[in-house]
Amino acid sequence: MNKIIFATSNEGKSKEVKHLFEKTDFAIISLNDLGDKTEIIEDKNTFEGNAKKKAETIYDVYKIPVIADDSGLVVEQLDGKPGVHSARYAGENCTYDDNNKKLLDELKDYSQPHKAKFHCTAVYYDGKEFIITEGKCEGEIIRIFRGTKGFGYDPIFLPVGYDKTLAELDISEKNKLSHRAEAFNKLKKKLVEKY
Ligand code: ITT
Repeated sequence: MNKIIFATSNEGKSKEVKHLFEKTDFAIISLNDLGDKTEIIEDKNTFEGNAKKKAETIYDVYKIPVIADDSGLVVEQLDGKPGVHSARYAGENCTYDDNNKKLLDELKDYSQPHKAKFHCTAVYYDGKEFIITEGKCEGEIIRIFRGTKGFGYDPIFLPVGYDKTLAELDISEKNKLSHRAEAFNKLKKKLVEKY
């Protein structure tokens, strides 16, 4: 097995990406698996900049290949917010619930549908080369919370063509349509070619 560290502390992301790499020759190890609490300040203003920073920071510690993901929700009526600030939209140490409530509050004076998309930039780094891929998932923000699976904005995000929110889908279903699945499936294909 080829060991790859996934530079994330987000358990939701980690479960999804491990599921995508099942039945491959890659063993995905998250920062939580390593008990690594390295804090990475996400101070870049692009998804790519932050994803590369996560991958480089963790590569420098372990010197084995790393993947990373920077992702977020882009809401049309809010001019692309929360975007790269999705994780801490309601402030430092906020919960997913705080973020969802803030978003719905900001949207309350706008008419529905609230068109939105998730974006994910996935990065691989092995000390020599970066491989970068992207994925998106189009949909709308709904004003009631539905479902308990997934994480983040999943309970209020309805993907185009579905009558379930992302939080009402199992990992295997979310992995058929999500921004993260698109980005990491592209990355997986490139890694299979490379190794
Ligand atoms: P790491 O940096 O440790 O990977 P993070 O949660 O801080 O974890 P990001 O900086 O990439 O990750 O922020 C992504 C945020 O965007 C995440 O915390 C959610 O609020 C939201 N998000 C991204 N993908 C999502 C998804 O599939 N479902 C729901 N919300 C998502």
